[in-house]
Amino acid sequence: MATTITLTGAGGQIGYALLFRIAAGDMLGPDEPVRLRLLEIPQGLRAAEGAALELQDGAFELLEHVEVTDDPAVGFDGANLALLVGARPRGPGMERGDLLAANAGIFGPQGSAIAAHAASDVRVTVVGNPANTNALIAASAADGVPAERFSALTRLDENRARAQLALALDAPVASIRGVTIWGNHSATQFPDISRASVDGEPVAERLAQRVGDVRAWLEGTFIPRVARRGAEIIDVRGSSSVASAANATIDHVRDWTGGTDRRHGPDGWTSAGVVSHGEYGVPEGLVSSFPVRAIDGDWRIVEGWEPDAPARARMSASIAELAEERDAVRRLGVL
Ligand code: NAX
Repeated sequence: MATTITLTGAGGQIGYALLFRIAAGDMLGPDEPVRLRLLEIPQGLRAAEGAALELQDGAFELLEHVEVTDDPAVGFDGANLALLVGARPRGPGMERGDLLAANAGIFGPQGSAIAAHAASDVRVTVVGNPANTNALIAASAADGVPAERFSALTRLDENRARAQLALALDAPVASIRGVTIWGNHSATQFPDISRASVDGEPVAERLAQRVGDVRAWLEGTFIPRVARRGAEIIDVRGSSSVASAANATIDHVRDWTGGTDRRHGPDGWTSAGVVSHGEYGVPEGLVSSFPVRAIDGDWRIVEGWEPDAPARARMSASIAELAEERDAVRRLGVL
């Protein structure tokens, strides 16, 4: 049976980068047929229709069907996987509260439509920003769908962090394991290397040989570089991250559905924004990035670590931001 995948924002940039990789089998594997449902708003329909024509021209053998629609009831019908990429960007003069309100108006109704129309095994990945809080809003609106079926993308941050470590160590990226992103997908995120390894050795030891004062390098170079990489890409490329964001979405869903052990080993983990049950002091209900393993299609938070004081301080700052976003949304009467 083919997997039905709903992509919102299918007429946008990340949508365009994602669709062809999904159809080529990069996300679910070379033996898994897919059916795509492209959900847009009326202004984005023509672009999504154009992408659908190009999907035809790709003659992708795994692609069984493509539907383009601006009706969420049709868009989410039978979805096993939903990729919520379409979001309202911050316009000129828009305050953070306005941005949260505009996105609550998108992700609330989409959560309800998922509950009403998606398949009973639906898994939802939120990419559109502010991704963590949008995931919280969609999960809260999806009556009857467990909140654990919603996750927010922080894999791009993890991939960026891993790549920066590889550059700093002059080591292949494949040799770097165990980087963790904590908190919000925003500038307050905490990319944590305390458990990362290079060729099985602690990263910090090798870093000391390269950069000298590891803490100064982390605080002054690595963490800001990773946290502000999105802005750096906009500055250099003249447009926000697209192909790398699509690639991270592929990585995230592939691990979630196929299990983290396939690529990270039985003891390995990745990072994703998932609903907290109070782990690591994150208030229950917030969608925060944690170290996670995917087992049998469920994210499980890796527990039992004891972050040091500087790590705790960074985690707290990002969690405080998530709590503020949640409170702002509550004041709108959305949650
Ligand atoms: P684009 O502006 O190119 O595309 C967004 C598309 O979404 C548009 O075609 C628009 O018509 C559509 N859309 C808007 N509201 C919709 C709705 N209610 N239903 C269906 N479609 C809707 O943006 P793009 O560059 O593709 O980025 C998409 C989102 O990803 C943005 O919110 C962006 O901030 C976010 N990102 C998240 C990342 C992450 O790591 N979590 C990284 C990349 C990216 O910044």
